[in-house]
Amino acid sequence: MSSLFTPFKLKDVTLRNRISVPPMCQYSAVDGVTSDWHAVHYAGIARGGAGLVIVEATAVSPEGRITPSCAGLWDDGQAEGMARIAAAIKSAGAVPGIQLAHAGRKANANSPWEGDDHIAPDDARAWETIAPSAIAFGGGLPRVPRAMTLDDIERVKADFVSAAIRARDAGFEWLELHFAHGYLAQTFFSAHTNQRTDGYGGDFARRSRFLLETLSAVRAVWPESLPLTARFGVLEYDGRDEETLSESIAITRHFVERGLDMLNVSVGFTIAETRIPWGSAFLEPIAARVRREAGLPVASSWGMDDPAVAERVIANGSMDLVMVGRAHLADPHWTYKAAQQLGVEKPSWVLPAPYAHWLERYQVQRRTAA
Ligand code: FNR
Ligand code: 536
Repeated sequence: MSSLFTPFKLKDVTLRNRISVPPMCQYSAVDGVTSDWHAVHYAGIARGGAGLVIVEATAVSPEGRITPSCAGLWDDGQAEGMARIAAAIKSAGAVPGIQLAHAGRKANANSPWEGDDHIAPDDARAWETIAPSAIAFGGGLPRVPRAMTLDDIERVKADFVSAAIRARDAGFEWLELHFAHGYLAQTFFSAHTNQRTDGYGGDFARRSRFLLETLSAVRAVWPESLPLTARFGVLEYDGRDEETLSESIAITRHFVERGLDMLNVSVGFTIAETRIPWGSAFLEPIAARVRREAGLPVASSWGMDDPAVAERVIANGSMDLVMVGRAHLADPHWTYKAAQQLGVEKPSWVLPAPYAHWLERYQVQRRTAA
């Protein structure tokens, strides 16, 4: 019996298995509006059998986009395309999720295939970036952001709330706040990037404040019956990991008090000089520790695209969901093939009926012929 292919219930939502497709930017929107590409991409991946498909980092304001081609939900005109995507994911038997994001000082960039660096200041497409403090990321992202005023902070929180309402009304059933990867929220929490001397910077409580207030404001409009989750970088691999991890676990306990239902455990990526131990399921022990010490369900990703590894991390209780990203780009039916590899007998546990009906018979036929 496979653990990976047991259903998972969180609030009133049940996933058909423990596999989620994590958010992956497509850099293919125009003015934040998604296109046919997004519909094809998300429907195709959902059809392949994952329990949850989370739509890419979706900006809560124009200045919160990573690139000019990022998806957005700051405008009602963007909600229509998102509603089509949510419905398409659902029609294939997966739960539709979405990640809401503000890129902070990593905004105003060219897409990965156009350089992955900041847009030049004299380019007409460029915009001003904002962050807790006027400290640049460096490398290909050298622009110094403007330190946010208290009005900016209030506005960005309100932008998260408005986008969450649009996501709810568009039919998404799972919301992930992007508090990771060196974007705005992560830079409020990290002392590397937050050197404010007001109520939003300084000690642990003040560096936590933007994240906690954003979470509470979104929780107030996101239905109680639906999961509210966050992706959060719990360490940097910068040699100070014990300290960072214990602060991360402490803030996660506050997230839980404010109604967070699950944490997607990731890396901070707030600084360029790190030693990340890239390798199969390298975050597994970290995710397991957060799960144990913060006392909430966790998901994680990075290098869990071997079905046997994905099965192991669920079976041994390290995490509740595995996120499999790039392997689903290579093969949208990754989940179905993982089920076959793990000997899951009935494709109907994974695939929608118009495929499952035939493939169950095909499986028997091939076995008989062999
Ligand atoms: C990503 N990733 C990512 N993460 C996130 O939180 N929001 C996002 O929008 C994106 N966008 C994105 C785009 C692309 C093209 C890639 C490859 C990655 C990170 C992603 O969710 C995932 O954590 C990583 O890809 C690692 O998992 P895999 O690919 O090793 O299974
Ligand atoms: C993964 N990425 C995460 C993104 C977009 C681009 C790639 C996101 O969270 N929106 C990544 C982050 C940092 C370093 C390497 C890879």
